[in-house]
Formats: sequence, C-alpha cells, structure tokens
Amino acid sequence: MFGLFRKKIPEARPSTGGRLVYAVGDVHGRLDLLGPLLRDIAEDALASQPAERPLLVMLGDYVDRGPDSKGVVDLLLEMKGYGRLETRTLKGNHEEALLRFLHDPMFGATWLDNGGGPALASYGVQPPASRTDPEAWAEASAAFNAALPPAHREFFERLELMTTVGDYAFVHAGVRPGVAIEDQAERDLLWIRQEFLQAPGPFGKVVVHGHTPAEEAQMLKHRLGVDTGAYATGVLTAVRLEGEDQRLIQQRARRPHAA
Ligand SMILES: [Mn+2]
Repeated sequence: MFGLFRKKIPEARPSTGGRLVYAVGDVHGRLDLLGPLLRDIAEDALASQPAERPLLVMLGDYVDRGPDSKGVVDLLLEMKGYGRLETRTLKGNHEEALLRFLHDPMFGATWLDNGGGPALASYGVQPPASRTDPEAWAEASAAFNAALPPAHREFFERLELMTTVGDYAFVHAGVRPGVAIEDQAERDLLWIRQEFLQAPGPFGKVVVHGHTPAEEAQMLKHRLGVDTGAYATGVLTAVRLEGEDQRLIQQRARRPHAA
C-alpha cells in the first residue's frame, strides 16, 4: 500500500570473490611507464598482505607505437618469474599483427601503418624502404624471425584471450553484446569497439578491458575501460580490484612523449 516508501533493495556490487587483482591497460612500448607502475603494484600487493596470491592481468597491446616493445616483453617475462604475483598476459590486436608478420611478410606494410616500425626496430630489424617490394619484406620477416628470442616467441604464441575472476571478465577489447562470455569469438575479444562500448550491458560479467583509449579510465557499472592511451598521453592505468573495492593506480610521465 505504501509502496512509494518501500526501501530499495541494494543491488549486489561486483566482487572478485575476495582475491586482490590488478589489470593494466595498453602499454604500447612505454617501458618507461610500465616499470614504475609494476613497482607500485608489487609494493601495494606486499603491503596488502592478501590471503591468496594476488593476480596481475595484462590486458594486451604491449608492442607497437612506443619505443621499447622488446623491453616491455622482457619485463613481462620477468614478472612471470616473480613468485609473489600470478601474472597472466592477454593477447591484443597488436600482438596478433606481430605474430602474423612472422609467417606473412607482405602483411608488414599494414603492420607498419599501425605502429609496427618501432616494435621491429626494438628487435634490431629495419623495415624495408619500399612498402611493396616482396623480396625486401621477405628479408625483413626472416630477420625478425631470427631476431626474436625463443622466450619472446613463446610469450607471443601463448597469450590468452580472456581470464575471469569472480564477477569480472578480463579481455583486450571487449565482448559482443548478446553473446555468452564463454562463446565470444577471438576477433571480437581483440578488436570490438563501438558495438561494445555503446551497449548498456549487462554482459554476463563486468568486463575489464583496454583497446579504445579515453582520457580518463571508464569506471562504469558493466565495464571498466583502463586504456588511457599511454603512448600519446604518458598516462598508464591499472585498476586494482579487491572484493567489492575498485581503485585506480596510475603512472604519469613528466612529459607525455617518451624520449
Ligand atoms: Mn588494441
């Protein structure tokens, strides 16, 4: 009868189930930002004294555009050997491009258009002067295959598409609305933009993602977007999730562009 005065039942907030989780957005060769951010995360993880080993999820797009793709992968391999955190590395569309160039030399021109030049250079390989010379591209691809350390090749080949913790799903780009989380296609997980970003949700899980940069992290009800365009802005963002708590940890360069 007095329904207007009925108390609203509080909605359940998404939870990791208790585990401490960090998710880091698109790095794009900015080792200068990733190093300090991972130090802050490791310190925070130690200070938090969690019951369970904390999880670090890297959301993909480690390579291209920025100056030190190789150094970023070296650091991520080091993190995987660091016992106090479990580190999981997701595949981004830029890692897909790098992998394709290993066996499809003529894809190199497209890769270069998307920032692959600095990634190649970080491995000591110079891109061909001509965009269309098949021999030059075959040579560059062969040189890249030879320059890529076996541990890096294995790193790129074993990247994951998604990981879930409690009410959260971690992916590079997003999910296709209306498709169950477990039925998502790789192409959508790596590439989707507006169809996901403009969808109101829910998506089955709260989706933590990178891929589409925004000036500020997007802490929405059904998705957390943490790509702050580190390559161009000098701001690399991580979200720290613990139980129902959500916080940001950021690393800011003194100058936006890497030296
Ligand atoms: Mn991306």
